[in-house]
Formats: sequence, C-alpha cells, structure tokens
Amino acid sequence: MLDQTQVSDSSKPSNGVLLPISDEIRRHLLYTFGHDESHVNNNYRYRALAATVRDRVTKKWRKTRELFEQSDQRKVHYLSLEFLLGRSLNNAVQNLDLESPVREALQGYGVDLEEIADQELDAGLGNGGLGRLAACFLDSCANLQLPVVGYGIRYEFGMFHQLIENGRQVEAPDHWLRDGNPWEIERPEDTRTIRFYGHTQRSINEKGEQVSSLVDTHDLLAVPYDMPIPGYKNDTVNTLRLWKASTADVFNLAEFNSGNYTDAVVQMNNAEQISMVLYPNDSSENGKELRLKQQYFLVSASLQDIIAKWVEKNGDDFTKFGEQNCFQLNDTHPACAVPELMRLLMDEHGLEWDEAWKVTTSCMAYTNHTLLPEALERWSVALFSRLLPRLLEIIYDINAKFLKQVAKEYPGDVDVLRRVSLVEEGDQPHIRMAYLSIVGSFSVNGVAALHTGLLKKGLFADFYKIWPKKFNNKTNGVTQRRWLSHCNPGLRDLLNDTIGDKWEGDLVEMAKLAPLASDKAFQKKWIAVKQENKRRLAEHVLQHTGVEFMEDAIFDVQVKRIHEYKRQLLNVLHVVHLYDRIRRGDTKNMTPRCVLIGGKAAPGYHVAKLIVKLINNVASVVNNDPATKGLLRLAFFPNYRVSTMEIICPGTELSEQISTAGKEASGTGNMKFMMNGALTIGTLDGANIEIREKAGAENFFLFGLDAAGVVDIRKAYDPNGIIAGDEEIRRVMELIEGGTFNKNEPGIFDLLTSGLRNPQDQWVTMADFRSYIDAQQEAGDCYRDKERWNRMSILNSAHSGWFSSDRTIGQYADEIWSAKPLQGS
Ligand code: NBG
Repeated sequence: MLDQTQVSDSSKPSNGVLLPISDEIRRHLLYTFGHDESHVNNNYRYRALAATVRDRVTKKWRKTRELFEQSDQRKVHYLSLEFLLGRSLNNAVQNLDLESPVREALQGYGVDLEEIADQELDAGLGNGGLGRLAACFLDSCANLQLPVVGYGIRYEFGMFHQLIENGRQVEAPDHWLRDGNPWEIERPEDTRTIRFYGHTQRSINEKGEQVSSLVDTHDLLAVPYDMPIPGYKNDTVNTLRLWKASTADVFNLAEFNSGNYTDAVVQMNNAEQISMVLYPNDSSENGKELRLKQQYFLVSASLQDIIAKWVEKNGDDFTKFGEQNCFQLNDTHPACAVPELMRLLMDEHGLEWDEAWKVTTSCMAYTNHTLLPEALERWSVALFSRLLPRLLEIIYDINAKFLKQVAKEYPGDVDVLRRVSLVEEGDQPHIRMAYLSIVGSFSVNGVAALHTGLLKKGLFADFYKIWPKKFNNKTNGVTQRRWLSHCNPGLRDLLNDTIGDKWEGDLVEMAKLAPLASDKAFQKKWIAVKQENKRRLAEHVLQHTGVEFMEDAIFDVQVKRIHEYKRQLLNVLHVVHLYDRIRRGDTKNMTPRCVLIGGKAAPGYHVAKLIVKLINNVASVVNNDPATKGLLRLAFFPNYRVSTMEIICPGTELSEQISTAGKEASGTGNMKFMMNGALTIGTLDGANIEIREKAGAENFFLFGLDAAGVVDIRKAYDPNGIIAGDEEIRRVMELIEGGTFNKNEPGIFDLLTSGLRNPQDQWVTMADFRSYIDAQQEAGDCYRDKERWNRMSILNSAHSGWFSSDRTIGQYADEIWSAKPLQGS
C-alpha cells in the first residue's frame, strides 16, 4: 500500500508534512536553492524535482532501515568496487509510482519530464557489465524486498568522458559530483577509521593468550554517504552505502608532521585521494598501490560498520554472526574481506582462529566474472606486507592451513600444492586473490552456464575437485524496470494493453506474447513501436555523430567496452566487406544497413584505442562515398554510458554479441537487446547460449566456433591461409592494408592487421570471419521478409523472462544467501 503522506499529490498539504509536488518543487527552488520560478533554468528545476522526489522516499527508507536493524533474519552485504547506477530520477519516479503527478506538476512549468531528467549526470561509478550488474541487482533486491545493502566507494570522479578527436579517443575527467548529488545523505555518525602500513605487535592479554595488534599505522577516515534504492511500487527502500575517504583527526597529523603545519594540511588531502577516482580498467587488472588501498578501504569500512552494529546488539558473541550475515564479493576486488574479517574477529573481538575461520567461511560468497587470465588479480607480497602487514600474516596462515589439508588429501603430490597455493612463488611472489576468495567462501559462482562450466573444468579445476559443492551457476540478468519499462515507453504501453502490466514485476509474463507472434494486427503495432524508437535513435546518432541513419535500414548495433576479445574488429571487417561489395557493384540481395558501434577503451589499452580509430576512419570513408548512399552507414557513438543505452537499446534491431567463444563470461547488453525485441547475431559464448535456447535456435543468427573449437583451432591456426583462400576476405584485408582508411596516416593500422594475420592471435578473428559474413547475409535476407522478422523479434521479447535480474536474485537469495523478504515490509 502506498503511504498517502508520502505520495499524495492532492492540493492540500497532507499532515503538514509534504505539499503537493508542484508546491514542493517551488519550495525547494526558493528555500533550498534561493531562486524564484521566473529565473530558473532546467538544471535548477531538476535539482528541485530530485529533492522533492527524495523527500517522498525518506519515510519508507527510514522504516526499511529500522526493520532491517531490528530483524534477526539473514542480511546480505553486497561488496563491490563498482555500482554503475546511471541516472536516478526516472527510476525513483517510476518505482514510487509518481509519474503522473510529476508530469502534471512539470506541465505547470512548461517543461516535460524528459527534458528535466536529461539534466542529471550519470553516476558512472563502474566500468561496464560488472558494475551495471551490481546496479540491476540492487533494483531487484528492493523489488523482492530482500534485506540487502550495497557497499561501495563514492568516487569523486567516475568513468571518464570519452571525446573523439580526429577519430581517436581522448579522456576527460567526469566530475559528476560538481553540482552536488541530490540522492545522497551523509551519515558522519557512522564514520570508521581505516589503518594502513604500520607493523604487528604481539602481546599477552589478561587471559594469558597471545594477541596481535597493529601499531604505527597511517589512519584515515571512511565517511558513509547513503543512496536510497526504492523498490518497485512497494514499501521497501534499501540502501547503497558509498564510502568517501577523509583525513583522520589532527592528533595523528601531529605525529608525523611535527612542526610543519602547511605540509601537514597538504598531507590531509592525500587521504582523500583514495576515493578520488574509479580505475577505468574493464577485465584487466591494474596492480597500482592506490587500487589495493581502495579495495581495503571499502572492505574494512564496510566490515567495521556491520560488526559495530552486531556488537551493539550481541556484544562479542559471534556464534550466530554467520547465520545472520552474508557477504557477496563482486569479483575478487573485495577479496580482502576474507582476511580482514579474520583480523577483526581475532584481534579486535578476541575470537580464536578456529572460531573466526568458521564464522568467516560461513558468510563469504564469491562471484567470478571473468576467465581472462589478465583480469585475475594478483598483488605483490612486497606491496601487501608494506601496506597491510597484518592481513598478509593472516593470508599466510590461511594458506598454511589450507595446504596442510590439501596435502592430506593428495599425499606426495607437490605439484597440486604449488598450483593451489594462495601465494604464487617466483622472484616476486604474489597473492592470488581468486584463490583467496575461493578458500574463504562457502559459495563460488559463475555468471552463465558455460562460464561456470569452464571455471570448473579449467581455471578452478583443482578447487572444484576439492570442494565440488561450493561451485554453482547464477546466470546474470537485468532489471526490466529500467531496461524495458522506463527506456521503451512505447513498448511498455503496448505490452500493458496486450498482456497487462504484471511483467514489470515478473518478466516471465512476457511469454503471453508468444501466441501473438504471427498475429498481423499485433505485428503492425509492434513495428510501429520499433519504428518510433528507431526514429528517436537516428535523431540521437545524428546529433552526436553527424551521421544520418536511414530509418528503413536494419539498425545493427554493438555497444560495450572496447576489447579485443569482444571483437569490434570483426564487426568493422564486415562493414569493410559490405563497402567492398558496394564498390564492386555487387549490391543484389544487400539489405540497407546502419551500423552503430560505441564503447570506451581503457586509457592504457593501446590496441583497443586503435580499434576506435579504425572504426572512425572506416566510418568517414564509407559515409562520404556517394556509392554507399541508401545502402550503408557506420557511426561510432562517443561516450557510451548507461543513459545512452536507454536510447540505443529500444531502437536496435540486430544485436552484435560476437566475442571469441569462451571469453565473454556472460554479457548483459545481449539481454537488454533481447527484451526490446532485437535479434542476436552471436557466437556460442556466455549467456548467448541461454538466449538462443530460450528464443529458439531458429530465432537467433549463430556463427563461429564454439569454445572447444577455439581451443582446438589454436593448435594449428593459419589466418594467412584463410585470407588467401577466400577471395572476399582477401579483398577486405587488401583494402585496409592498402591504406584506404588512413590515406594521410600511413601504417597506423599495421598493428591491427598484423594481429589478424598472426597465428598466435588469441581471438581467432579470421577463423570466424567467413561464417560471420554468411550469418550477416542471412540476417539481412531475413530482414527483408518483414513478417518473419517481426515474428522472430516478438518471440525474442516473449522468451526473455529468464533474463530478468529478479530471477537471478531469486536464485542468489534461495541458493546462496538463504535470505527471505524482510518481514513487515
Ligand atoms: C564482466 C564480464 C561480462 C559479464 C559481467 C557481469 C568483468 C570482470 N566481467 O561478460 O566480462 O556480463 O562481468 O557478470 O568486468
């Protein structure tokens, strides 16, 4: 039931608490921002509306928090270095069911909600899929009324802005907090102290036991900022707690800055660097000291926060701690939680090793998000021992006990001990964070069926043998509230008219569309919605790239981080192939096509940045050649982010999911496109496999080698043979290598073409090129048969129910967390 004092928009002030929305906006303009209506711009209107909407969250938020604190049910703490939230206004308006009163109120100001919502900067506190998954999960947890808190870092600078200059990516800082963040509330009363460096001191306590403590540390503060996560039309408002680093008290400063006041003040600022910037690496580790500091900062602050509340209620009795708490580690980034919980339990709360280990391993759960070896985090022992000396001792102890257990199971097998050790030996020994996470957790999950299978068979095979029951799969999902209902209002209305609105809370309802897939009248409505979304997307593309998309062409889209394994290069090769056909006059059976590619490259990832340059250069040649008119367009969408996906996704018809099989753990963009009726052209990788199973093989354009095929072909991979043996492929390579796309910059793409020709090429792009060309032709042919295409499109949406993050979170709650909806909410 909605609380009338919260959401009523009647013209009378209700209970004297909140006024109708238009009055509240006016009140905030005047009293919060000091402006009267006649002189404000849309930015102030946004901020006043956001404050108004936030006020309407407050009461439910407090209520949920109270319930949470009082309850003895198991609570889940989702620890993640990334939460890629995007914008919050529309989400809050939607979930609080305030759309009509807000629209009405804004009418009075002569503006519409879209214009105002457009003022909000994305909260880009994540890189890509991993961070966005965390955000979708929070939405689903609130929808399912689960007692889950997200813990992360309040980065001052989120994901960088991508500018394109002369076809190349240039990074600019994203100061998203510049105008303040209307959604957050600072909670200084929950500030925690985080201790770095120093060394361990042993002493004997009153009971005559040896205890360890850290001394001579450099301390700083973690100050929490809470953001509300409203459930969908229910009374739950969960919390995302983001930590900001701040300087510790002056006391400490005196210690290491005797006599030098100004230097001491400068030192103070150093503390704040920890939460200054998000590392912009997706699927590759970074190895920088500051990054390890961020990881420990998040973990220590969050664990101390949870333990402080536990101790308030239970004293130092931790017997039920594991039963009532669960930590989900989002990848290995928060893996320090394992030794840090041990440290807190032993050094601060007096538990013995065995007790502390029992508690720790009963509440830690780890999600792996990648198979790429370069993304597996390893921290040098030297760095660890300097920065976190006590944690390193604990890790060594965990390792010693673990290896003893393994040695018992595999007597005489030294090789297995070396393989599973948490410490990678060598000139510079390293800690293997994934292994630490596995050993310290009761659950280890992958994010799609294929991925979990490959973890068991490959990367973690030794551990799977030791603990087969720990391993489980949780195929990813996305929230249909943002990725369908909000971003595709046309489709939302059509669905509501056709199958009712239950799908917003339960996406399996979409299956009711299936019987209508061939229904002419329904198809007509379906096309009309897609056409309008294409128009909106084309407008956006024109505005941001200057490229004009033909609205009757197939809209073929690949948006995601730029990475070699995701093979944007294969996509470009196909565009070059189509261009070559046009130049040869071979345009029979060619479906007009508009190709959109978007995504950011990690600033230090040279090859990825070169791929961006190639896309832009090919685009410029293709789009400026009169021969391509009406047939082919290519555009690179700059600064791809959550809010642009909200426009791109509904207007897409063909979804490119073309990674080298066995490399993409799951993918989640693939699911967003499917929900919105796009057909997938893809490899048997990640969740594509499940998408194809659900949609039906006949409604999916499959190509390329499968994961086993990739492993196989690499034994004798001969890309030059493939190129020489296929006339069309040879021509594509000749066009690129001949300098067609870099007339004034000779040689700049040599690195890419030599990579394609290299028998060691990990991504085996040439191996899949022919089958990709053929699958693209099939997709194009199919598109010309409108009825068939629309049937396939409807069936894709209809069978997307499995890919709701509500389903995923339901499985986490039942199978990992043993968490139930919060009683009373
Ligand atoms: C990414 C994978 C994606 C997956 C998301 C969410 C990392 C380390 N992994 O395939 O590459 O969909 O995680 O699970 O960013």
